[in-house]
Amino acid sequence: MYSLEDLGWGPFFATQTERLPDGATPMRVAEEQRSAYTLWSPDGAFEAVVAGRLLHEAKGRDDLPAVGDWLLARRLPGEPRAVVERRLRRRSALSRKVAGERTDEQIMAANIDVVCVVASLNRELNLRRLERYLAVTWDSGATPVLILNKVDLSEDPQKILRGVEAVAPGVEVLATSAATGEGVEALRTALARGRTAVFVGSSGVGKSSIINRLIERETQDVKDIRADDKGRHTTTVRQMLVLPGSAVVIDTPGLRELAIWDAGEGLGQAFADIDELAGSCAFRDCSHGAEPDCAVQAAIDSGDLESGRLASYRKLQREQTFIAGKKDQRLRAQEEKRWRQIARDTRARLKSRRR
Ligand SMILES: Nc1nc2c(ncn2[C@@H]2O[C@H](COP(=O)(O)OP(=O)(O)OP(=O)(O)O)[C@@H](O)[C@H]2O)c(=O)[nH]1
Ligand SMILES: [Mg+2]
Ligand SMILES: [Zn+2]
Repeated sequence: MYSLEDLGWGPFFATQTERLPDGATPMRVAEEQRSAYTLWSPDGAFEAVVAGRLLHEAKGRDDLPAVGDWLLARRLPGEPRAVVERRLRRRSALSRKVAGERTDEQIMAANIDVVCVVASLNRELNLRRLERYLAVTWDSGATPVLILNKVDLSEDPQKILRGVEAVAPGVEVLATSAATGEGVEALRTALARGRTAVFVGSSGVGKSSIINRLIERETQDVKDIRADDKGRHTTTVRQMLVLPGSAVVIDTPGLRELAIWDAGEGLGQAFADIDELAGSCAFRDCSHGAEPDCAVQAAIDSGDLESGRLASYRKLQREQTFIAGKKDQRLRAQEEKRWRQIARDTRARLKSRRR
């Protein structure tokens, strides 16, 4: 059984619960199935559904509970079941655009302090992909930690580490091995008690294996090395776990794509080195193309900045502009729908009055 503090509760949430709905207590979302949730509280685990009113009021998917959310829920008498009455305001959230064509936000984890971006040293590291992860992470309000796992399988980890550090300004980079335990204590230090960390990254990089190491138990299923199931995801749901006396961790299924939802400030933070260089360009609105006295191009010429990184920044900026436009369209459509409904309701009311 865990205390509220073990589960990551704190003043930010306490101040939102001065007036509790009748019989409701704080619980945290530990797992999310289709429309049902597993909640944890000091009274144990509860299977929960969301109250109809809450569903009705939700404007988008992001309004509904996600793993890591704190909720106020009412227990049903005599059963380990509960009804969600309210979602508390989020302190931070890691979100992406849902996969595919739809313009909707998916919350991958809520109320997190640390995002552990995991990559594996036994494969070709995709630096462009790491940049995307970091942009999304910085925007969550949590601090990224870059974990290069399977260091036991790498011949020259130091060289790779230097390359990674160049695309991750201001980010702590750790080399770990879930197989030998190397680097795991350093990671544990980054995850103090009361904090929440979410693990993200491609399938097979070792997210669940690292969590098992941290928890010192084989809690999470990991891919059987002998099984020839390449491409299959081992972890299939987002799931919260409590490290005894330490942090709360959230394991997630490997991501195939991570589309930006709202890398507003995050994008600039992920590319802080380029933004800083841009401050020294002759033109304030320099596009770092053919302009004279461009500090960014000068850095590329001198080898201080890799041209691929500038291209990556531009690509993510375009993606961000595109999604911002889509969001505006969606908002307008929602607004129109609301007014049509109001007009319909008014007509219906007038009609019934005439009768
Ligand atoms: N040699 C070595 N193997 C590792 C290490 N970490 C994980 N593995 C192996 O890599 C495979 C994948 O590990 P998982 O922990 O299942 O990977 P995951 O990131 O959780 O994958 P998904 O759940 O599919 O997203 C397993 O066979 C692990 O035993 C490591 O540090 N060194
Ligand atoms: Mg896993
Ligand atoms: Zn420039």
